[in-house]
Amino acid sequence: MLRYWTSGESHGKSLSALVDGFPAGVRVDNEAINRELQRRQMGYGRGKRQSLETDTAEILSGLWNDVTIGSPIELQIKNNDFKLPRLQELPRPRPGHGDLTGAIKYLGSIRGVLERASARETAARVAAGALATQLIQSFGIRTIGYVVEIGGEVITPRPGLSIDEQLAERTRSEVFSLDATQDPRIKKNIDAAQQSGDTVGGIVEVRVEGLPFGLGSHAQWDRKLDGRLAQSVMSIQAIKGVEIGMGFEAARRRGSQVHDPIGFDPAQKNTPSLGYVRPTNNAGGLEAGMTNGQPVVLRAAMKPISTLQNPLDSIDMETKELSRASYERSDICAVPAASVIVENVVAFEIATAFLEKFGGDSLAEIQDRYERFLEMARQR
Ligand code: EPS
Repeated sequence: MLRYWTSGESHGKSLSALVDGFPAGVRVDNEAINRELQRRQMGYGRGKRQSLETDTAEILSGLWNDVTIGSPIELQIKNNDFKLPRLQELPRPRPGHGDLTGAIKYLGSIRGVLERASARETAARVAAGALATQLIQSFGIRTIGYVVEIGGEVITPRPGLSIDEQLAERTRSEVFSLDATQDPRIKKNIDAAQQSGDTVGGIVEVRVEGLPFGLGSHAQWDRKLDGRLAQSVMSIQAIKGVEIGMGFEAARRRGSQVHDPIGFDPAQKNTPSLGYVRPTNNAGGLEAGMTNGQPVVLRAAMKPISTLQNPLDSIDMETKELSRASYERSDICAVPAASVIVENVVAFEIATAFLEKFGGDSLAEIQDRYERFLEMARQR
């Protein structure tokens, strides 16, 4: 079973991801992992912390000559801004952060909670996800995450682009959208929030292409892949909603306007879709908790960063007097970063489901099982 944990505090010595259950025989490209870590640090609206850090993952275990050997893989990201021993308590909890609730739950300090609740932890998740991406890429599965809305302003992707063209467009956009020409309007919105001491959230979308039928299962609630994707994405800091395919809009339409008709194109028989074509993909690639041969499409809603330069009312926990929430350096907008995080978290979950269906101890064994399944499924 493929799984991972993370450890580390925002201003501690380092962050780590421990990935367990990764098969042997996968050549790991450390630079590809580092590129994702770099992307997570970028995007218009990020705070000063990112100029202090150059996030790179050191792989401490699980490889021999850059190839996985089936043992646990530990990835470590050093914090340049290690200063935890010198940091003071935060007296006035920030609404929207875990400060108040965590301090009461643990009968302790706000600092103790915020250091782990901080979205800096997502660097470790991106490292684990970027590793998992390399596994699914060997089976032709491709992922792309991008921003579709910031501060209430919709950014419609440029239509008709191939996934490679989308990747290039995303690189051009400072907010990681699929239409860089819309950047000025979005940047203006972020600048306006900054000028009033405020923050903005947004919506990110992830597409996964090249998926075979049957990842996940209809048979038990905790094996349904839509539920598992929602759980892992919802657990990302500041994410408050997850939609798959048409999502909430499906609730407003009639069945005939929602479900994707089934067709067959023999020319596509040798693709993972086995030739079954759907003119629409409102299901977002998932039916009954299983992948249906179409791309998985998922959106996540990120609330605005809760640390405000112009803080909301709060209470001083020592004196119980009404005051303004404490302020600490933070971001104005981290939605572009969220698109990187959601993409990598989704990739990890897809890799987990892929190994459950086609699992084996080595890449060669999994490739053999995958090919045999496709062969048998084509006969069905
Ligand atoms: C983050 C690092 C943090 C914050 C941000 C995410 O750095 P610092 O607190 O030192 O400025 O910029 O954290 C939060 C948004 C949060 O709510 O804690 C990072 O590397 O992603």
